[in-house]
Amino acid sequence: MQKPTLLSGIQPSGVIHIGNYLGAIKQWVELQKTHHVFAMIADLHAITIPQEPEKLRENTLRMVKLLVACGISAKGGSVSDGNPDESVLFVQSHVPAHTELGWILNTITPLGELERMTQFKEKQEKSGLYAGLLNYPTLMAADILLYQTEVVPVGEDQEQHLELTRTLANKFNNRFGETFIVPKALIQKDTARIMGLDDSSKKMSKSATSANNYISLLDEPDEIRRKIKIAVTDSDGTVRYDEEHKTGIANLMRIYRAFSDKPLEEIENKYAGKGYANFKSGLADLLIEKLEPIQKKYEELTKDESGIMDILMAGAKHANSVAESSLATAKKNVGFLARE
Ligand code: ATP
Ligand code: LTN
Repeated sequence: MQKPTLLSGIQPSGVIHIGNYLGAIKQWVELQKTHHVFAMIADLHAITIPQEPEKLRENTLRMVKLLVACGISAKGGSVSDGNPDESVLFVQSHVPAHTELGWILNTITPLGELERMTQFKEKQEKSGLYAGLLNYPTLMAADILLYQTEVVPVGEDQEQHLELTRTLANKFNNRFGETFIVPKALIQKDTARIMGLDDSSKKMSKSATSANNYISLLDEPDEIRRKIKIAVTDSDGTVRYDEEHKTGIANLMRIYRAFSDKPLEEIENKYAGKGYANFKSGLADLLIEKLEPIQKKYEELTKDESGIMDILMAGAKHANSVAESSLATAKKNVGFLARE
């Protein structure tokens, strides 16, 4: 039986923080057994915010290594032969069909839908009003629809974009005939929104002004201890889960739960009467232990980078063949004259 298709994307910022990992990437890795996984590095999306060209190239390669270190199993060569157990790891700009379908989808997207997107409103305040930033969600819809994707594992911040993708898929299908599968977002409730360590009212974010906001998967043990130590808490002093009144501690407890697979109650019991310093030190130990294998793998890949481009070229070849076929159908259905 054919596995259902899963696609998700991450921007090439050179950092994966534990919010990205728990909210999205961990699911990509776990679902590789049961799904045909497309893991995409969203460089076309990244340039909606100004990027330094050399840094963008560097960060794209770093992101490939990070994803492989997290457990995305893609190998250069065999994936292009259609090995069903391997994921397709590719760079968005290597597949021109994304921009082409993105354009077509723009023509059926009401401006108001784009203007009301929370991410657009937030980012536009920081970086100014650019057409690319406004059209970010139609490109994202194209990313997903081109692969006839059924499942899209993402953090909560992407829910609105997924809703628009579903609306556009239905609209296109109704107007031009069945063309696209209507995808579903997969949002892991417990880890959908990991909050910033220095501000538990906002999501953990790699574009935060301070690196104290997040734990990167590549942070050294001392750095992890330091950041956890200064993470915001409250003056109550008891390790108790209260989402409403103890947002800092609740966030740290959710991180603890996700990395230890222990229920919140067990964490409360373990640290009952012991105070925050003790809990924080336990959490730092846990993070150091769980991130170590990822860091080791990343180091190995950095020592020998020879396979990285092979993975990307095989990924691009596979992704292009799937995307081109969907795009050809979409163009035919829209009424474009076929090229002889
Ligand atoms: P930025 O905050 O700078 O926009 P980002 O940290 O959201 O960047 P992306 O590459 O945009 O990074 O996101 C990759 C994936 O990680 C997406 O599925 C997104 O929903 C998820 N994600 C991002 N931040 C969090 C978070 N704090 N908690 C859970 N999931 C998150
Ligand atoms: N916008 C996403 C990244 C992204 C994505 C996608 C996620 C680009 N294209 C397609 C899922 C499916 C973000 O994480 N900020």
